[in-house]
Amino acid sequence: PYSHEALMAKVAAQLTDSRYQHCLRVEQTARKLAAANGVDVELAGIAGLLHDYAKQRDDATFIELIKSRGMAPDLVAYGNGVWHGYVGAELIKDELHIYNEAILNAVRLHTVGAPYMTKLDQIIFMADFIEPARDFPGVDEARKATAESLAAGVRFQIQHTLAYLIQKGAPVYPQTLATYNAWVGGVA
Ligand code: DGI
Ligand code: FE
Ligand code: FE
Ligand code: FE
Repeated sequence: PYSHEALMAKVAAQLTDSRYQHCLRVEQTARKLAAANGVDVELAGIAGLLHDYAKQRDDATFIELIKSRGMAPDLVAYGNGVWHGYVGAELIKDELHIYNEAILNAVRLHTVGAPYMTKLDQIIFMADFIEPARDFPGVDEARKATAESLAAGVRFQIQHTLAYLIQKGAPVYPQTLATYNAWVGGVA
């Protein structure tokens, strides 16, 4: 297995400096949320560091993986925003030799969430949204909700994201909607 330093170098090599710095901030934020919520701090840190590992790969790379790994064909229509987590986890396995499903699932779900999320999943989902450089209307409210409980943070984020996608006229991935229905709409 790669050391933490080696993983940092692997991530840095795949990303622009600003995106890499975001990954480091998500790592630190995830470590804090893990400590506050009784989750393994090292595991959360690694998942945070790796969450956007595949963000800057070509569309063609993702489309090829969706096909060759037999992933849901409807993924092809949704673009990098949805692919880099779901499909990016395959590149983390292939290139970093990380097979820990807790880490991989947290990466897979970090953008669209899921009706059921482990605490680690919730931590990476929230750390990405509230890391210190995030600056959007509502981010302070998101930080406050997350400090009260991970679940309150998840509810806040998925409501915000769905509203954002709809006001942009962007396609909503069905799992994004399922996450909203489960966490906000009360539909399990
Ligand atoms: O990778 P980051 O920029 O740090 O953040 P992210 O992974 O949370 O989000 C990446 C993008 O994905 C963001 O602009 C919102 C978008 N997104 C989230 N859910 C959906 C989505 N895009 C589409 N088209 N459909 C979704 O359901
Ligand atoms: Fe991301
Ligand atoms: Fe996010
Ligand atoms: Fe991110």
